[in-house]
Amino acid sequence: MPYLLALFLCLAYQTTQAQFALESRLATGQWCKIGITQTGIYKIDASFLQNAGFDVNTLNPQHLHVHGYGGGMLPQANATPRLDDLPENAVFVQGEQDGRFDAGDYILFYGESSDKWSYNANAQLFEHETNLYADTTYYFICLENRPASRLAIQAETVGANFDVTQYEEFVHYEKDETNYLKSGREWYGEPLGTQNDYTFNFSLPDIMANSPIRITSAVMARDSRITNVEVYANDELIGTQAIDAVNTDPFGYDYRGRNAINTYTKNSNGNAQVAVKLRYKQNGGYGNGFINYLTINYRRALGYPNGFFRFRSLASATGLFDIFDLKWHTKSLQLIGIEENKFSKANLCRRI
Ligand SMILES: [Ca+2]
Ligand SMILES: [Ca+2]
Repeated sequence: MPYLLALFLCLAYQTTQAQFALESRLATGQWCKIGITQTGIYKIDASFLQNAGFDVNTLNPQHLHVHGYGGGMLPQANATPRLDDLPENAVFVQGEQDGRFDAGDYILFYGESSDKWSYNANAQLFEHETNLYADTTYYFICLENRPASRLAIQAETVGANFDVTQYEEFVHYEKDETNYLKSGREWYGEPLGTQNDYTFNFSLPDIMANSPIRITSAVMARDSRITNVEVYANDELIGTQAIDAVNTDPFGYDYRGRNAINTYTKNSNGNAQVAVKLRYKQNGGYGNGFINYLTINYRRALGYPNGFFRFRSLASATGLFDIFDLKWHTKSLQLIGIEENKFSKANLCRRI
């Protein structure tokens, strides 16, 4: 998507829900529902709106509203606050000032996938949460005769006290295909025991040399002895996960298996290709298990690749405000605005 370029994302929690809406936001207006499966900036143009049933020759683009809850699952606990009606998202609309949706006009909005990333401050790691119930997030465009929420183009800031040239990046691998308990929410991937070595190839573009690559391995095993999973990065052993034993007596009562989730660090030599190998060590027993997931946190040079990307710099949070040094194309980027809804705030750039 050439118009959009970068997005800086910070997550913030909704903390209160004071009252219930008297009627659904969907009760009035003309609506169109859009399903997305990937986080990114989405562009809605005149032909899209026309095909969705809107009369672009007569509508006022200032009255186009975009709604959506964002990504992730609803909280599991009933007592956790949540929105009871569809929230409006602030979006950018090119060419709306004249009140006409011309052929070259468009809407830009930020859409989140159904899976979610969040920052664990204790572990200082970004963690991935797979949505167990949905693979699609829905956004809703509404035409209603009142002004809609908008992002504004931001003026250039001077006098920043922190120069951000790198940021925290994260990738995740997970295959959910076996529910070993035949119950609950935990699903596993590759089986251990029948095959003991698995290698997963990760590409970590723009990785900083001499920076830590933090590899989180989540595995499960069932054995009457403690078993181990060795974790290798590019054939270097960086850690050994110990998985607790369980009572495998068919008449005994114990865990069906035990999880182990550990994070190990490898120093980057600047090589963007990292092969993570997991080797299951049965310890003389007859155990079996599964790989659950692998997550990698690493430091990435702040540049501007083509298309959409997002970044978040933890270091920048300590400054009053920051310069984000996009080492390529800096002069061609324009900061569109800052959005802050109950779930997130984001700056959004486009190329000019
Ligand atoms: Ca226009
Ligand atoms: Ca899983």
